[in-house]
Amino acid sequence: MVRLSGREAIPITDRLFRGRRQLAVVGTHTVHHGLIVGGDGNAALDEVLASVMHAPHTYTCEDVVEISCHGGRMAARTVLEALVQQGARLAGPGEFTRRAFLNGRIDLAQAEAVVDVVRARTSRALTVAMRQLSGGLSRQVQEIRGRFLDLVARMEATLDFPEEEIPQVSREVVRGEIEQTSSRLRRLLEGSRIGTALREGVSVAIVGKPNVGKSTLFNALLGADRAIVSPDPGTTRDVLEGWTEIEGIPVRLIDGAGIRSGTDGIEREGIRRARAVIDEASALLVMVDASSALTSEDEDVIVACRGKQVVVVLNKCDLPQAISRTDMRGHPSCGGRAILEVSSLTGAGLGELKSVAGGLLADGWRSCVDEEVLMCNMRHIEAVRGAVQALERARGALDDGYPDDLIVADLVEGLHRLGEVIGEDISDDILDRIFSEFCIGK
Ligand SMILES: Nc1nc2c(ncn2[C@@H]2O[C@H](COP(=O)(O)OP(=O)(O)O)[C@@H](O)[C@H]2O)c(=O)[nH]1
Ligand SMILES: [Mg+2]
Repeated sequence: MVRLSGREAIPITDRLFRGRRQLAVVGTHTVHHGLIVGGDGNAALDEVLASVMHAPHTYTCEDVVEISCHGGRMAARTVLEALVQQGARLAGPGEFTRRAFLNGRIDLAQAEAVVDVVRARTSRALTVAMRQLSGGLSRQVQEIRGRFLDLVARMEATLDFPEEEIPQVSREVVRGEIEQTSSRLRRLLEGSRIGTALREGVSVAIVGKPNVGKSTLFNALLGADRAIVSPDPGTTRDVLEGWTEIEGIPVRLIDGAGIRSGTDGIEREGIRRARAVIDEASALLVMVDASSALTSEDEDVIVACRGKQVVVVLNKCDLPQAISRTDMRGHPSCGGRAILEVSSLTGAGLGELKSVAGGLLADGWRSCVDEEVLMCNMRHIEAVRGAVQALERARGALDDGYPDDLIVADLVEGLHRLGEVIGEDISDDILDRIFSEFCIGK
């Protein structure tokens, strides 16, 4: 599809469009069949459907024409070039959405959600992005900001017109408002952990000594033969990754090299990377081979994963078992951890593994995902954090008995930070940076 926006959108299209009627005279939100011809007026470039939409009820709030061409690169590109020759200009990244923002149809948080909708990796991530696009987050921020604006206005009135005898806002009222606002903002920040996980995904690494079946599990969870599986220990020397979905959370699954000591140079480098993976991953699937006794290499891995979110996976349960769940439970480093028996080869137990791992990742997810707005964008999170800090300073000033004007200064700072989320007083530089993340045509 080729999309034109702006006052010239319809006239420019009309110069090349040959249909039953000129687009200049058709009604808004109507679709018309015709040909797009070259600039000389003869050669038909493509047979198209042109949708005409008049301002202001359009994506950009401007006149918009959308030309549906035949699929494939050439048809659309030829039509695009012909339109550019007639005076249209190529859009910058995200320019349509930027115009929608500048023309006041959506605020900045909504504009940013467009990228998240396009990039959503799972249906849950899409739900969160759609909620933000339809203004869920914006409404919350507006509401919090509105109350605050009101308080600041009342405080400023008594500062600016002391002789007018405007009743002073009591310090108790100010404190109450600050506390209430802080706690609402903190709740938003709490949800952002899950929101970010949904937007960016989380990394889950499979770790264990060589030959326990890590690559087999990696392939099984990805549903693809990505990693080479072999009975020779030390086959996987590099770190492999692939995207999958666990309980609606996009997961970057990592298959590290087996961890063991005293091996050749290349494998050693692989092992070094595997250790780095342990540090970085959000959660670990620590795998041992249940068909043979635990070794000191297994111990090393388990110890290396201390302090991380871990599921202990007893693999190869299709074979006669040498280690059971009960044995593992008694292990000093496994206390309190989920221990599962699976067979990566037959697929037994993998469903349960997914749901346990999902529970670990989503920790607290179910209680809040459905009703609350989840912040997922770092820029918003930083702004809300900044607002909370400003409120904390204001409360400190209040507690220490500072005069009202100092407290108001902190509150104004908090308001300003909140305004950043929805794009109040935002500079062109910041807009450029935000919209540069968009693809062209959005
Ligand atoms: N019986 C059985 N064999 C398995 C299972 N998982 C992996 N294997 C075998 O164990 C060997 C090592 O597997 P691999 O995935 O390469 O282990 P890695 O070194 O930990 O990546 C291969 O021969 C696999 O076929 C399992 O659940 N049951
Ligand atoms: Mg492997």
